[in-house]
Amino acid sequence: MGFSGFFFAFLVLIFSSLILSSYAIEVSHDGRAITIDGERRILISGSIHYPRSTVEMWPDLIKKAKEGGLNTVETYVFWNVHEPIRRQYDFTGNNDLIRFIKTIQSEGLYAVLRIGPYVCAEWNYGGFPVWLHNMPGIELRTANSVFMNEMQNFTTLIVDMVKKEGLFASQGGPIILAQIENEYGNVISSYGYAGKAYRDWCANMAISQNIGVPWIMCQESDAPEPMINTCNGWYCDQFTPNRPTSPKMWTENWTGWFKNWGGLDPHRTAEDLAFSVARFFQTGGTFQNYYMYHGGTNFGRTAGGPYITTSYDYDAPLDEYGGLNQPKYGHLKQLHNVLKSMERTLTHGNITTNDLGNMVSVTIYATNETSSCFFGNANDSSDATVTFQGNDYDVPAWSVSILPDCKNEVYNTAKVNTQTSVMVKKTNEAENEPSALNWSWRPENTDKTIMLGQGHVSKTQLLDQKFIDDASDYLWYMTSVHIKKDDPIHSHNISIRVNGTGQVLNGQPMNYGPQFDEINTGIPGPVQLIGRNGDETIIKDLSSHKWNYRIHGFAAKWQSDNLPTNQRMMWYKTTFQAPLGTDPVVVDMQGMGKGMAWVNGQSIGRYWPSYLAKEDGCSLEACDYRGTYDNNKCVTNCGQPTQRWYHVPRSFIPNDINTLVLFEEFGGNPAQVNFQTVAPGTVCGNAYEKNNMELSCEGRPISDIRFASFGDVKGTCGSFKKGSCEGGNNPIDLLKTACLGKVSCSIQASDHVFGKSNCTSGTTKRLVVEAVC
Ligand SMILES: *[C@@H]1O[C@H](CO)[C@@H](O)[C@H](O)[C@H]1NC(C)=O
Ligand SMILES: *[C@@H]1O[C@H](CO)[C@@H](O)[C@H](O)[C@H]1NC(C)=O
Ligand SMILES: *[C@@H]1O[C@H](CO)[C@@H](O)[C@H](O)[C@H]1NC(C)=O
Ligand SMILES: *[C@@H]1O[C@H](CO)[C@@H](O)[C@H](O)[C@H]1NC(C)=O
Ligand SMILES: *[C@@H]1O[C@H](CO)[C@@H](O)[C@H](O)[C@H]1NC(C)=O
Ligand SMILES: *[C@@H]1O[C@H](CO)[C@@H](O)[C@H](O)[C@H]1NC(C)=O
Ligand SMILES: *[C@@H]1O[C@H](CO)[C@@H](O)[C@H](O)[C@H]1NC(C)=O
Ligand SMILES: *[C@@H]1O[C@H](CO)[C@@H](O)[C@H](O)[C@H]1NC(C)=O
Ligand SMILES: CC(=O)N[C@H]1CO[C@H](CO)[C@@H](O)[C@@H]1O
Repeated sequence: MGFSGFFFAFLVLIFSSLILSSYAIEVSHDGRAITIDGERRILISGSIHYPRSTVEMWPDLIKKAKEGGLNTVETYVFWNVHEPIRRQYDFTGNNDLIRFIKTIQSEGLYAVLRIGPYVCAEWNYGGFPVWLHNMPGIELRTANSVFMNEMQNFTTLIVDMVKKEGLFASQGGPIILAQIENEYGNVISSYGYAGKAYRDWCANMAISQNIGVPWIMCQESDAPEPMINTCNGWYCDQFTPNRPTSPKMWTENWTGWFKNWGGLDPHRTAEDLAFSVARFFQTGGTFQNYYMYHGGTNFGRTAGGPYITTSYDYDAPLDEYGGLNQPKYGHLKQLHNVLKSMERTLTHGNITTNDLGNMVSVTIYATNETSSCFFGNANDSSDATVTFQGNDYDVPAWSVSILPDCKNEVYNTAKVNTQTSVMVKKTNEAENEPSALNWSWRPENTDKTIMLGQGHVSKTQLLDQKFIDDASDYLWYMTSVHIKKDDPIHSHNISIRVNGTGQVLNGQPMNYGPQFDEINTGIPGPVQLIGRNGDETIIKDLSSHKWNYRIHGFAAKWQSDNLPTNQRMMWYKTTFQAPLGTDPVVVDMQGMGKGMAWVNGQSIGRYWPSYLAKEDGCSLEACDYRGTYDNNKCVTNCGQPTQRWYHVPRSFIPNDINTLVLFEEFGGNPAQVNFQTVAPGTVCGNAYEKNNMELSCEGRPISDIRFASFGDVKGTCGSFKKGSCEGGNNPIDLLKTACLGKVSCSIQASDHVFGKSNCTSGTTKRLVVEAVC
């Protein structure tokens, strides 16, 4: 843990900024932890990306993050939303980075600023503005002076803005860490020597920004001093930083997974996620960040490609709309509170781990004052009994028990004592709103300009769509061919072959992989005329013809009669009233094909309900949390529209009368399109013996109790069954008395409340309730 020369210089630097501001917070690190004002800290962080929600949602999201036990919020910085046109900046509305950081600050949380500015993030072009792609001589993410100059220019702009507002901890602000580049170690080998030079340049450029807090580089095992390399993944317990002076940090613990068009809904169980976190802290970790804590929505054209859906829910602890994803949220909250209560021991204690075999281990953190214990069982099928200092502890398969005093188990990752909330969609409850919306329509104007082949740009080649523009998914490629009478093809039966139209998501560039930025969007070609005459085939390649390019637009008048359905390239418009109340609003797109949707002029993203998720892969049985997770495990939604509902933030619909406009590409029928709200429908409580069971309908009264039993209950939320034994008192009556008509209630899972049970001794008893909101 010795200080290197540079490290010493770094501390001096922080010291000098200390003199400038009396509020300065000193952030540094040793091999054990990030230190804040000299104290080693346990940092529990969560990713919330500001453009994936709205300014109006931020305070509530961050408040819930704090209540969920986080002390840090992390975000990327999205270059292409801030500099959509070179040197023209946008920091307004949902792009107001400074306001977002100040919202974090006002809740008293720390912030981690991952500037990138390459961010991946399933974001359009990985966060790179498309104009960058078109700069002469540029090569992205490598030692290329054109690129490095632009990257430095943007990074400096962000750092200067943040400094001006005094938001780095060294200035008294909330930002304790910053990141340069992103997961470059995953792709560096394909850039050869230039990749290494670029990585080192990134580090030096970052250091030269003088921000007074440490920089991190995630997934970069050769991160140069003093950059801290950090881990991203489903599990990071096996991770070791690349030098002993760096703490063990996990910048992306994937709470779930993103969704693809045509793909299934991934779910990561609360038990497995809690297990991965507890393992990380059992094995010496001190900083961990949930990716994502709130996933949110890919509004407009921000979804990366190919095939990332508009919803970026991620099965995160806060759902797409900002509601609690229970039991994940509550189960992790309890874990965070336990871990934070052990902060001093975890950051100062001597760590001793005893391997008991069969993947079972006991870890003791000991300081002179206290000892804290983790009992880990990484065996995916066999439960264990750990005997420790004369007592027996039951540690289920694939779980970790935490004993802050090495005596009393206060938490086990597999024992969920939090309610499950089943969210439901309710139809628009607005007053006087008839069930069906009235639609007007107009066709995409394909006649005059388009059919005459007039474009904005001409080139004698097939262009990458990024070359033209990044303001629309749609681009007309137009050319004309004159076939003279004496042309051999003239007498042939002519057809056109277009290579590349299979990629229907033109306009949704990739965001990940080596040289991902060079993969074309649009029609890559070749485009050929094929002339057939009997056995004779003549091919005329049109790829290097003169092509005219035009971004789509429309001019036709709106009409109300004879609503066309199932027609390509059709615009639809309707007005609607905002649903009453404050519950999140979604629009149900059932019946539509594929296209884009706007509410009061703001794009709510791409829709594609006609793309069904594949038929198989879903299991009827409850997901087994045991065993290594990946995103193909615990999937749902087989055979259903990949994404049927689309988030309409409340702030998009402030008016009495609001407008919805759809551009339908494939053909659809808007008759069934309607607005709904999202709220808990049923909630299922679960509490192991001696714990309190808390039930809440998040602001609504509990209206009925469908099931209740204290014993060895079977089944899952929605299909509970009594076990072989239970307590003597009538549990339904007890629950009704405690909960009906209330917005929340609490009851203890004990023999005292539910009456002595006829369970054999040794039975694990739990109180299980299903309530209706
Ligand atoms: C970015 O480049 C512009 C010129 O294109 C220059 O005026 C500006 O000062 C640069 N900004 C920074 C922070 O280097
Ligand atoms: C898990 O436990 C079972 C039963 O004791 C044992 O057969 C198996 O090898 C263990 N698995 C691992 C990965 O240790
Ligand atoms: C921790 O380890 C150090 C070095 O081995 C030892 O001197 C110290 O006594 C230990 N402290 C405790 C509480 O075990
Ligand atoms: C802990 O106890 C050991 C042995 O008694 C002692 O040498 C050491 O200084 C103590 N450490 C602290 C931090 O009090
Ligand atoms: C739709 O049009 C009909 C006939 O003009 C009208 O009665 C109805 O109120 C309209 N519905 C809405 C939602 O505007
Ligand atoms: C021209 O080609 C089309 C499509 O292959 C075929 O259906 C048609 O019969 C052909 N006509 C002649 C005259 O060969
Ligand atoms: C058609 O496109 C695919 C994928 O872009 C490419 O691999 C293939 O070589 C192309 N075919 C021709 C004939 O160029
Ligand atoms: C416990 O009591 C319940 C209800 O009285 C009964 O159905 C069940 O069979 C009993 N179980 C045992 C193990 O005695
Ligand atoms: C560091 C780490 O845990 N990486 C894992 C991330 O997730 C992928 C996909 O499951 C694994 O292959 C990596 O090992």
